[in-house]
Amino acid sequence: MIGANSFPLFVVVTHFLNILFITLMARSGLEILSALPRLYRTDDCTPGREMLRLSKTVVAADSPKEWTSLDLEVSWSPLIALPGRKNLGIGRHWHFMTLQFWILTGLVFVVLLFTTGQWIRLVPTDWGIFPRAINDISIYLSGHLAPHQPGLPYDSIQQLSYFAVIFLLAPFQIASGAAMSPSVLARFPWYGKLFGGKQLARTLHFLGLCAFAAFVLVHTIMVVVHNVPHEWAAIVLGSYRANQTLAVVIGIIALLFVLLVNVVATMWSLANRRAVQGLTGLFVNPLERVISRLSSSHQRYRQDQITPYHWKNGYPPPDADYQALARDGFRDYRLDVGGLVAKPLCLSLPELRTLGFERQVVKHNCIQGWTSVGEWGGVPLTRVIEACHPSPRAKFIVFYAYDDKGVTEGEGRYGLFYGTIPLHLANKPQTILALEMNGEPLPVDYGAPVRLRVETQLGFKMVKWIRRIEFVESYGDIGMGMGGWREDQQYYANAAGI
Ligand SMILES: Nc1nc2c(c(=O)[nH]1)N[C@H]1C(S)=C(S)[C@@H](COP(=O)(O)O)O[C@H]1N2
Ligand SMILES: [Mo]
Repeated sequence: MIGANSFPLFVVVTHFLNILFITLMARSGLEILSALPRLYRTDDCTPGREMLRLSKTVVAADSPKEWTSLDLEVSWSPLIALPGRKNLGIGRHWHFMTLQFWILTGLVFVVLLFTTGQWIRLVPTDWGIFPRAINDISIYLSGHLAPHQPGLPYDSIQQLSYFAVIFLLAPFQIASGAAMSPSVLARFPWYGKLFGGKQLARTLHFLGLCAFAAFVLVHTIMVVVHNVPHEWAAIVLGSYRANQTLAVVIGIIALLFVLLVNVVATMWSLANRRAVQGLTGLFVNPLERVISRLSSSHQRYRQDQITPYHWKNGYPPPDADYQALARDGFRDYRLDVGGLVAKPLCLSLPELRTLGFERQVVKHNCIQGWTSVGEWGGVPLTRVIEACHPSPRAKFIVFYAYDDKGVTEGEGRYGLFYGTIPLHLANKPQTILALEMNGEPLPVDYGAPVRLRVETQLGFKMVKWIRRIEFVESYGDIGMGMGGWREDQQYYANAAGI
């Protein structure tokens, strides 16, 4: 039996792992925030109506200068963000990889807590803890230390806050995080509503981070106030009677290790983004793929929920041949469908339309974090597949676009935009080649004449300004081989269900 003076080994180990994972989660979370450092109340993200803005750039729907969402991304220091310097893709990889280890640690902790009977020390069992906790606060405020509870290694306010962090705050962070996944939102629109929408979930997720930070700060101050060697003997070596010098030495080594992991993760991520994309991807891609495979979109928003201002990402192709097509309302445009197909197609817009037409009012989720609801009308991709008869060897569909990012964006990136999706996503409901937006022919800004919509995925998979569609066995020899322009050049994950 472990007495009031000691902690079992599993508490010592999980407490340490928690420090490690929380630092990685918080810093990679800040990287994700830096891609769109503004928080909204509602999912229309009306520019200028943000609740909190952590960058100087101000934009409005009618800003005189053209802007797209990537213009709002900011570069945060590697000292606070993992890895910093505009690396949303890599930051997400760290976040979702660490998330899995963190949840595993939490599960092990909770299972052991209840199977060893230790829960009795953490879970409050009588309402009297609230008045006692208030009393403890007044004792601390008067400059004294509150007494430990009988048989427990901490006072009432400590027990209450540990309980709240483990059983309320941590699950809330996981739940609000899930409420930002496009696959989850597409499959279970009601789940997003539990949080008041994705944007409120995102805002609350950030406030959750602030709550974690506040807890860590107060917790650290309390440990210092209570005397570090004494407290560390318990949490580092498992007993208040353990050797305090040894506890401090091991405790410092452990904290240095946490620092080292953060430094190495950051520097390595900045120095070799492709390697980190691959390695962290080993943990993240299976998760993304399973979620993408399992979820189908069943969204049905109302007309009156359509967002007044729909954000843009990607500047339209400036080249002469595209501009000439646009001037004529795309009369001379032909969609090329080829690759591993029995029947290659070359379709004008009216011909494409005869394959079938559907409308859907759905929510768009950009990887940067913004959302909007729009009505898209177009041809289900399954109809195109039926018309061109892909060979059984075809596993992916490649969408080649007209925009050359070297011309439209710069930032050291180059090449024509393209994207791929696995065949199974093409056969999902609400995967369409959109020709219309909100009842009008697709505007140039939003991908005219044809763009992809895959409603369980993040926006970057939905290629705009499509020039050609190709069925392939693998995408390894296209572009840099990662399966899309943003995967190649911005190190995003190839599956994009989260
Ligand atoms: N050709 C092309 N398609 C693209 C992009 C791009 O830059 N070029 N950006 C993608 C990203 S990141 C997003 S979020 C959506 C944005 O679609 P929207 O401008 O209609 O909102 O388009 C996607 N398709
Ligand atoms: Mo995006």
